[in-house]
Amino acid sequence: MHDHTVNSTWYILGCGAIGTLFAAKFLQQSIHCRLLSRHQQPDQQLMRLQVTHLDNSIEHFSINASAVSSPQPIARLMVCTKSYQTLAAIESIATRLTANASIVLLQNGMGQQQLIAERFPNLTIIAATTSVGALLNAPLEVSHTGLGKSVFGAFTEKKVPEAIIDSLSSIDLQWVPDVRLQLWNKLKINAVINPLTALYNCANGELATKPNLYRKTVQLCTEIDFIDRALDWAPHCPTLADVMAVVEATAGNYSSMQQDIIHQRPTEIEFINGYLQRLADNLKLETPSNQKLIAAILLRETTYDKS
Ligand code: KPL
Repeated sequence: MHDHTVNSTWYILGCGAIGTLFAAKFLQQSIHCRLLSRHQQPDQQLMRLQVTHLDNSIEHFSINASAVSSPQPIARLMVCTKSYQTLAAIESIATRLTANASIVLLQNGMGQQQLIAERFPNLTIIAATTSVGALLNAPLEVSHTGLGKSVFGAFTEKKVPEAIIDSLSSIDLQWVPDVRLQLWNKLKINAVINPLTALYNCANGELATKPNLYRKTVQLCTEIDFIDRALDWAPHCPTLADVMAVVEATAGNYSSMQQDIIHQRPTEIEFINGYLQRLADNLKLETPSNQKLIAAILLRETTYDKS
């Protein structure tokens, strides 16, 4: 590869629905991009990626895998793993990161961005969040299932290079000056919908239609509002209204945590409700509903069938 291509190639870590969809967005714009593979894929292997668009049209792309162990330097990294995998996933390719690499963290949850910023203080850390709907039907086969907004912004004081902003803007990510607020607003919504739908094994819409679930939703939103109002950087928007808007817009959908529990996978509870709880504890606020939900989800995770 030429030097120029090395520096402008995006490497995607985490090939779930969002990672696969954003890889396709890069390729659609003819931006060089590679998938970092943990599996024993031969380095440089050419793979086929399939996207089913919202209008049901299907598009195929060729994409190169890059084995984690490959020596190729990485100057642009997009991380789409689950939040709890972030640090270990980046550590696995840390020696390949160039001295001025940019890392985009496009994930649910909060807390992992801070961990990465502390671990790589000299790199440019960018946080991103999206509300687009995507479903992985098979490895590298993704369906775009819902329109949404995707935003990104600097997570630390380090200035984000213009070339990075341009590249991300060309794939429908919108630059925002206050990405932490955007992460926070998404976190508040996830902290209500995800654990409740996971524990009660229901679609998002049932939080509005089942009176007992609606009552639990209201209780949790009230606790979150207490935390929100105690933060000097938060906009103090009432959580319930935002949650209900998403519940209605995604009524028939199953949340990512409901899916994780159903498929006996680890959940992102520590980086969603766990993050809230750490804030509440620091602020000396009582959040019993949140605590109960965390305990209940963690308990579920311990009962997974190990066979
Ligand atoms: O982001 C989501 C998730 O499932 O993780 C919500 C907004 C709750 C939609 O289901």
